[in-house]
Amino acid sequence: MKRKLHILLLTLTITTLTTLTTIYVPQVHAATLTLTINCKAQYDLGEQVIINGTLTQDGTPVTDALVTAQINKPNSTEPWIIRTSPTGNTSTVHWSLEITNLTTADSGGNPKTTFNRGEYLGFKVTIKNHDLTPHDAKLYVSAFYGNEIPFGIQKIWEGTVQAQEQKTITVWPVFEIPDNAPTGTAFATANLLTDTPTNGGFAYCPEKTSTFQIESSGGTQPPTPTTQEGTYNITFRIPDMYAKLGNYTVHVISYYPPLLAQNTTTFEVILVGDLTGPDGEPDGKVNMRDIALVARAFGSYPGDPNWNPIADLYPDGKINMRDIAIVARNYGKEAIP
Ligand SMILES: [Ca+2]
Ligand SMILES: [Ca+2]
Repeated sequence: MKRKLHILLLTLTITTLTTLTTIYVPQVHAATLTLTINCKAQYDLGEQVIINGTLTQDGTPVTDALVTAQINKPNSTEPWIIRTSPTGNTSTVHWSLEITNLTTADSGGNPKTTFNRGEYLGFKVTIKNHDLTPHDAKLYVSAFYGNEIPFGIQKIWEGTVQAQEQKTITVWPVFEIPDNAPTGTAFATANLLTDTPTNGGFAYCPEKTSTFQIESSGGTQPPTPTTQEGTYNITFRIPDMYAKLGNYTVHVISYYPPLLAQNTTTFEVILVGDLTGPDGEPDGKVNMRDIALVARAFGSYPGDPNWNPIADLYPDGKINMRDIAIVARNYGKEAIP
């Protein structure tokens, strides 16, 4: 009898433990982080590029993460643009490494915010390791005109930031202000990464931005992209002259501990209105040859002996001033085929 009671008690205990285990041990569940990416398929010279998407964990928007985008020119593995966007309010996030200051500088490392065309631009960047362990990092700086056309990117430092260390990096010269730079407000960005996004690297902290002037002071502030919760937004502009034509690759990455999400896409840069050239093929220039091609088809429609479908840039089945206007808009532009 006593033995039976013992068995009964043991059984009850095991049953209870099993039930408790079932209730209290959280189910092992592999969370998934998903990063989407959108941009147009084609951009003309001078056009603004907007790359955006959403970051979700198991379908729920992530509002306190960073997304870093790397854009490469056609047939290049080097970054042409690196920019980082938050996916919402990141003010309470603990960053292992942080860029605490970014200023444009002269040859002596002193802050300098007005530069002439042809003059060299340097940088002074302060980074801080908030952790008790060292971290390896790469520091990229970029320069943009106020209209978001990039004119330089450079890795200015790579190394280890010791635990709790604050490090100031001063580099000069980094970029030369181009002779054809638009005057007014321009801006620089700094991104502190584990590695480039195409190598699976991601940002340690938000991108730091600093404005400077080219020749004249004043002008308008560069646009600040707005993001909705759980979305990111990376913008820049295709150069309006001498842009490289072809397929650009876009790589986006986000690290939301302990998960990493990546995505890629491509877009093509085209020179709208470049319809022909000396050998009858588009030559990367919009000039009188291209205007003449549309003019020869002027007034025509499908079936007409003068009809030329490539002249129908405003595609409405007739060649008129609207088609001429599209060529005229890019008249004088040159690209790198
Ligand atoms: Ca042409
Ligand atoms: Ca037309």
